[in-house]
Amino acid sequence: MHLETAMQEAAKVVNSTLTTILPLINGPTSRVIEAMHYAVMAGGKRVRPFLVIQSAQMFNVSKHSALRVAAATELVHTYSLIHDDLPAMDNDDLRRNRPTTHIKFDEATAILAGDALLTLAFETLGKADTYSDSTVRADLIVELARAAGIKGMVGGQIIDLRSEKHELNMAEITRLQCMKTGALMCFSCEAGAILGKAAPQARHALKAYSHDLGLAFQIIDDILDVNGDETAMGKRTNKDINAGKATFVSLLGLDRAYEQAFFLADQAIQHLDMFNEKAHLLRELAQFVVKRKY
Ligand code: GRG
Repeated sequence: MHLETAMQEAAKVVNSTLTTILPLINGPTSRVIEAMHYAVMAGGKRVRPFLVIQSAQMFNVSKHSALRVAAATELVHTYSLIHDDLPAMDNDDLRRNRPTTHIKFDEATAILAGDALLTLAFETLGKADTYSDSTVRADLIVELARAAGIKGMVGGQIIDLRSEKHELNMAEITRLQCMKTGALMCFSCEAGAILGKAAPQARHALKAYSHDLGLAFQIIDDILDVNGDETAMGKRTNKDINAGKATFVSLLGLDRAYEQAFFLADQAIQHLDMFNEKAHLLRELAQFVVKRKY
């Protein structure tokens, strides 16, 4: 199967799973629940769930387990987008081609919707319906908490916010992006290995793949911020320049940034050598990530 079809099919089943996990919109909390649905069901590439599904199929994990973990990664990703868009952070009004959650609703509702999505992700991982073996569930919870927390997304976000006042060098930007964008991608790949009780060598290979993939993804994100099309991307561009932030593009220039992203994608693919044909969509994904226009 080709990558595009596989990603579309994965997005459909992930969306169905998300619908079963999200609370129904009713009762006194319905405004926040509505905001949760609004943000989650707004489209998006569903790259992180795709990574979970693809890594899990390599170890013959049940589709049901893989989909619930895939949905959990999208819940955390969407929470991070809602909070990232808030006036106190990136202050964005457009996301996935729609008004951001705090614009559509209000700031308090957006903050609470983000909080509720984050906590719902952990509730999902903790339930026996996701996976029968509680040690596997605990491993998933610990690894997702690490990816989302101070050594991952939250840590990357605060370093990023502070970088508006203090210009970062290449090593510092690489570190921040590995935390902010890379950590959840690493979790998404590792999740399949955790669910499949894979050998350490396989888990390590997937981590190495996702490390390079995440960085390549972020470099392209920086490039698209400069030369991307707002409608295709569904979000505002030129944010980094306007905020005076150092990025891979400001440090390397466009051509070298592209070169570096392609180098990382090739390197990511090489980490998959031990997986033969089963990893072919992960290989294609690495190529998609650097060729994408959105
Ligand atoms: C406020 C406690 C607290 C934490 C903040 C906001 C945050 C944690 C972390 C920021 C994480 C973040 C927004 C990273 C940017 C990653 C990125 C490149 C997002 C865009 O991902 P795509 O292109 O988006 O996969 P779609 O819409 O396709 O899902």
